[in-house]
Amino acid sequence: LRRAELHVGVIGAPFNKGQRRMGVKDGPSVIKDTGFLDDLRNLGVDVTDFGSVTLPHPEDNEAGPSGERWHKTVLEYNRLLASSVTQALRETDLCLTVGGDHSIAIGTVNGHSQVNPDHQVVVLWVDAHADVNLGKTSPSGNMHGMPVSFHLRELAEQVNRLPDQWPKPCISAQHISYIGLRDLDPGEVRMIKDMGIQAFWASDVERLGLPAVLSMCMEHLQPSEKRPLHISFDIDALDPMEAPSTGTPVRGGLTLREGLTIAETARATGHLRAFDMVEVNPDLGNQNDANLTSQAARLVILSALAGYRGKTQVCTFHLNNRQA
Ligand code: NNH
Ligand code: MN
Ligand code: MN
Ligand code: MN
Repeated sequence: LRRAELHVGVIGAPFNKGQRRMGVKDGPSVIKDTGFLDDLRNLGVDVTDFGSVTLPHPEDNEAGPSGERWHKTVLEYNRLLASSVTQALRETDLCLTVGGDHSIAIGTVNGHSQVNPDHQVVVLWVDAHADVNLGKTSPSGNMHGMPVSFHLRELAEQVNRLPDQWPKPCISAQHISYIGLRDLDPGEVRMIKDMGIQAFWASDVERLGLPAVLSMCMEHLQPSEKRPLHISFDIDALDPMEAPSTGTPVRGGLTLREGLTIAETARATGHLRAFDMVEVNPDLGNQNDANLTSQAARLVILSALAGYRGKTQVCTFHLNNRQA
């Protein structure tokens, strides 16, 4: 029996209370329907499916102190998700979480950070949006626009947590980089500037080229054994022509090819430990739009976890593996 080079744990996070378009709950099932789990296995990856995380007792819509919509439900869901991510990472090399809206990254990054207290998780946030709103800076009240704020030590005093103070901050401003930004709220722009967070807008990718941007990100984040890399990939980072079925599409985004290059580069560090794929909403647009979007998600996942570079090279990979 060939020993797999990578053992991946997969968690479904069919959660939609971080925003108001309910179909994002079906993200995990339509992405799974692309057959990506079998693709991963065919590419030589050892896969354990940990199933889906759901809240046993959905709460009422209890808003947070600053009007955060579904505050208690979002945080209680993420507390559960975090413990699943921690568990998956104790049993496997890499945890893939498939959402759901981006509020699930409250749980994934927290859960990742709990695996080893001596390790410092570093995060690459690939998104059209910065998702660093506080309740008081959010124009929408939607918590999918807030997950980063929960993790930053610099914002510790300004975030509204659960009564027992969950989730505790687990990263500092220098431990996160953004790629793909193009639609930020005024408070977010101010916070990113004040905290000195490394941020590459879509226009920076255009100006500098993606390879240079990625080198600067990796130079800055320094992923290593003790600095495991977490990628939180919002499908809306891609241009709506490539991934139309998402709740808050913004034109002028990354190409699918650029998304795959980000994923391949992260994998090549050898220190990618967690990957979130979020905001695929098959209810939005027609069937073709939904297929384009779930296929884009599948390809980004295969690139990050199995070094998929396109059909020809998948065949090469198989041949090499058989010879070995
Ligand atoms: N910044 C807006 C908000 O906080 C939009 C967030 N929407 C996202 N984020 N899709 O990735 O409501
Ligand atoms: Mn194993
Ligand atoms: Mn997002
Ligand atoms: Mn987004």
